[in-house]
Amino acid sequence: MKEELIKKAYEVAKERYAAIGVDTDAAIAQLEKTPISLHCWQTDDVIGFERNEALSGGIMTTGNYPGRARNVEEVRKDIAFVKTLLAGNHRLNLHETYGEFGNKFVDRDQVEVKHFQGWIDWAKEQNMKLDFNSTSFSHPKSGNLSLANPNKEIREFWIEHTKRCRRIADAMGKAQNDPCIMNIWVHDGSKDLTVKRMYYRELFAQSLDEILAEQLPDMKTCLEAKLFGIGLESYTVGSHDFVAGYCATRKLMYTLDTGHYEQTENVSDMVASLLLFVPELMLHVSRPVRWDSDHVTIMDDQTQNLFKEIVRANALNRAHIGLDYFDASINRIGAYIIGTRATQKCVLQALLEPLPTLRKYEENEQNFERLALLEEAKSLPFGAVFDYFNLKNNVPVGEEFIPAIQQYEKEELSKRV
Ligand code: RNT
Ligand code: ZN
Repeated sequence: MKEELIKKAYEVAKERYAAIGVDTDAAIAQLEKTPISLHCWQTDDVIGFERNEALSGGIMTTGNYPGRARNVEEVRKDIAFVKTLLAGNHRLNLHETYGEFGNKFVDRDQVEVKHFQGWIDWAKEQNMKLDFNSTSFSHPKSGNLSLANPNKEIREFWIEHTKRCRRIADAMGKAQNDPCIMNIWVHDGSKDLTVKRMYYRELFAQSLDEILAEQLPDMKTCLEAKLFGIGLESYTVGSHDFVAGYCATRKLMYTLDTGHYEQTENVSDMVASLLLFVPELMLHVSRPVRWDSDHVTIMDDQTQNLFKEIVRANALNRAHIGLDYFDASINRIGAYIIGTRATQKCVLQALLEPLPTLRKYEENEQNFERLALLEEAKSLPFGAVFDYFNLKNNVPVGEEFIPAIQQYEKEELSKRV
């Protein structure tokens, strides 16, 4: 019965969209082949398996909802379950601190591919591709400065770490026959005023140049910009201007995290500037509330505009989509599904935009018509298309995923005490 209704609603929606020149089947097909990189760190509040300590280094989770994943088996179990509730085939994004280190302590400058062989094998079984991140936070040598540290020994420790991470990413890419994307984000900055702004940035650029000198064909590196970190409010070495300049001159992928800008800033507008000068974008889709709070992604204006700008720039093939939030105050699996589905909704909305007509209006200076169609497009039966996309892919439609997650909570998460 419900299935029939969803199909019927889709047929109507399809006709409505066709009338304004939009092919809903094509939009669905495109959405199906648009992977989202699921950030492993939502399962366990960014703790990882290295030292089982709370997060430090400019970022923070809040909340203590029960059910956090405590080991690699639980992270895998959670991700495998998450997959069953999502249409499309998604990737998994790991941090270095999620390696399998056995009973040994493996410091960051000692990490090797073998510590991720289990992940590589598991991902293959799951038909998931991996992405990767070096990890310079939550470590005694993190302090306020890592790759930009004036102390040569500390700086070299982090350079070595990041070089090793790139080689691990390369091995992942080789194994999956598709480049593994490795993000570099360092928290480097200063709580209070500094009079050496340029000096730290010079060091950071030198460290990055040394790290990136090694050619690794099966991975791609990206660099994440940031506004500020907690406890590092006055200065960020890897600011937007630094990262934009660095990525543009080195032809490197820029990581755009939607939480990393001033709260009133129009983040989506950056797409059509950055893509003129950097080869690709890595997106960390997140939701800032008053600060870079990493709330669960929802279908808000900011996220909708972001994907509209990417589709308008014809750049879905130059933008890699990943999530980056960590909410420890609600069911963590629920947080994945809400955020991933919201992201998919925003991509779909963008794909359903009547772009040729809007552009024709603009060329003809028919500005009333352009604004009218932009407004009308908002209330077209988009939900019917999204429902059908989920039905077609045999995953829960609409709010049906709520009981599935409640069940998982009862059977699995509630037992983690
Ligand atoms: C921090 C950055 C970074 C991290 C993850 C854990 O502000 O957004 O991407 O969230 O690497
Ligand atoms: Zn991020």
